[in-house]
Amino acid sequence: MRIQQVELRSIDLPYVSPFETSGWREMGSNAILVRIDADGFTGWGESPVGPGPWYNEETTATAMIMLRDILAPVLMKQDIHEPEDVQRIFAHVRANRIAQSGLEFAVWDWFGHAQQKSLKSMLGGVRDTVSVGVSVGIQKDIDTLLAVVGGYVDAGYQRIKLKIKPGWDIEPTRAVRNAWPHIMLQVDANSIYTLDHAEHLAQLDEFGLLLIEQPLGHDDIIDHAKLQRALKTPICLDESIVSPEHARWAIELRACGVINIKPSRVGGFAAAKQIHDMAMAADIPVWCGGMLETGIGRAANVALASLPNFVLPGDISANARYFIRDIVTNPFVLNEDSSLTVPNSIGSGYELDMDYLDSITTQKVIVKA
Ligand code: NPG
Repeated sequence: MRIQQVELRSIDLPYVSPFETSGWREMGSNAILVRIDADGFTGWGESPVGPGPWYNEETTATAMIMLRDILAPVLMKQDIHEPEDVQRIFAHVRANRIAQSGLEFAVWDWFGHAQQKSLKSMLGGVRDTVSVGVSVGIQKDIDTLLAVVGGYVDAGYQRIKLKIKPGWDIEPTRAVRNAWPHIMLQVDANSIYTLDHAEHLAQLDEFGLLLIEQPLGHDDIIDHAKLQRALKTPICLDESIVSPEHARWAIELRACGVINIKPSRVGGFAAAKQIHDMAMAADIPVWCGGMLETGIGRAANVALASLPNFVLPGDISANARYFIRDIVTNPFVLNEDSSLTVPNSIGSGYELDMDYLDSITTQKVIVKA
């Protein structure tokens, strides 16, 4: 097929509550949604970018320019025979992977609709449900944190991830561990520490955490390998693993015991699957990260998390944890066992609420072949 038209939308979709990490604070999603049309079928994708380059180098503005001026025009000049072709066509594009992933997802979705297949079956998913947790942002004090975590535990989440930073790490983690001695618990630093903090971070070992996510530099692998030798808790890399090559380097250097796979961070599903397969061969468990995706990106993450080596709970909470109102009419709802059900319907399985999507669209750009 050849894509005839690409539609790009930036959105402003409010969260239920602000989300704060060691490096930034967000009030809502400013993702770019990507729609492709070809041969009477449609595919949707999402590039979960935000206003500033705080997670990686990309922003809503840079992703819009990349998609409009480079990625969509390049892709529309090529015949696409299978979704994996997108990775080959973009092989010479440097970085800008979240922007690339929006188009790549849309192509997978298009093939799902054209070939009447579910995304789960196209990706090789093996699970009917995927186990999930919730990521808890930095709070103003420990009492508030305990109340917020308590709300999620009462809602049925069996795995909690705490955002940490210097001054908000050991004590909040201790407080949550004391309050819920048996809950699956992990922490995420979003690259705020240095190797000088090794002894400080080793204090986290006593809390029986599943993992410590991305303590050091966003592009570091070497220092993480050194830090891993000083910690009992497995390090999980997120920001540092931007491609299958980076995963190979991290595995060879023993820089981590776990890998967080976010398909958007690595440019799409083809790269995500390659990292999944490589980690499985090396006996490294993976889990599916999240970037507060709308219902479009969330459904994609749920399908990916049904692959066999996704053995730890994902940052894929039910839609209601994120948005006052999401852009889909059939949101995921948390099952009693802290899982979400993987759709078997065609494509990713969501129904878009077009009127609401129109009302939260801040910019719409059409690129024609
Ligand atoms: O449940 O989608 C979710 C949020 C999980 O903490 C989460 N995401 O650093 O992993 C992260 C963080 C993130 C949010 C990263 C937005 C990038 C953008």
